[in-house]
Amino acid sequence: MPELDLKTYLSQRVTFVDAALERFLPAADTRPASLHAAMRHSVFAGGKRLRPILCLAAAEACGGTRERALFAAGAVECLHTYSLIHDDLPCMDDDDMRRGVPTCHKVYGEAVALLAGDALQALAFELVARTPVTHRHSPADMVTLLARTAGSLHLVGGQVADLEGEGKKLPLEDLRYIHESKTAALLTASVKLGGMSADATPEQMQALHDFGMATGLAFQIIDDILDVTQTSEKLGKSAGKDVATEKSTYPALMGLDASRAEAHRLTDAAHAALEVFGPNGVWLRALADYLLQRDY
Ligand code: GRG
Repeated sequence: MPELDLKTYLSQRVTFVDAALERFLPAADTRPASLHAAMRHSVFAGGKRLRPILCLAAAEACGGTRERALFAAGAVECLHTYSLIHDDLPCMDDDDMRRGVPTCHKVYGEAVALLAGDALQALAFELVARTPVTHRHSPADMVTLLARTAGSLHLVGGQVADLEGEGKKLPLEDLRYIHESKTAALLTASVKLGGMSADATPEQMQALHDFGMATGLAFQIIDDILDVTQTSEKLGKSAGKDVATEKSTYPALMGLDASRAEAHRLTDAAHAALEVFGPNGVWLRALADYLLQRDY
């Protein structure tokens, strides 16, 4: 097996995904230009593209191709970006900066930003429905998975629980529910949609589910750790906001060392889930490690 060069792999995948998103999104001067410029502002603001990259890697782990997974990869990035735009709105987190640039509503105003998020969510469903049919998974199955992920049982539900828990010291079980709903659910859907585009077997789908949930929760725990160990400015958020606010986080509830140990335990669980893929799971494994190693 060639030595892994994750940096090159990531940068090639970002280029591949960005080229697809460039085609998938209407041009910035398409009428109404303000809306399409706002959608593009947030989509091309410099995100890491973790979800589409995981989607492509899962497709390849299942013996498929990245070309067949491309619509699903675009879909998860559009859904993710919609959630970020809405999360940043004044009625939610009221953030000024995202991905190192001013948030969508700061540049285009609240109404257009809200609608840019809506339009990106709609585009996500259009894209996933355009995935070529496979033997085991229909586009309707993929749309259903994305809808469940986006809806009241996961992303939106997690956001409501998060808003309702603000300023309170939540029990760990509630914090875990929020992290699983807001973060792990979309990472899991990303790998499962990649698998579906590659005609994944039931055993492979279960492995991708287990991998996604473990990696997603580990990713969010690391994010909590970074909130504590790095300045919020470096994370591209309003300076001082998170450090000043009382927040339920893994480090706050169980301490830094136990949080790190939990992230490692989850990463081990993610690795174990990949055994079914043999050598084809090598990039998913490397990506899980990358998520954990963000904690420098
Ligand atoms: C439906 C409004 C609404 C919200 C759903 C997903 C979500 C809940 C809110 C988004 C904000 C947030 C802090 C989510 C947690 C997941 C997370 C760490 C997102 C950041 O993901 P990265 O690091 O970001 O992959 P980039 O910018 O690189 O894509």
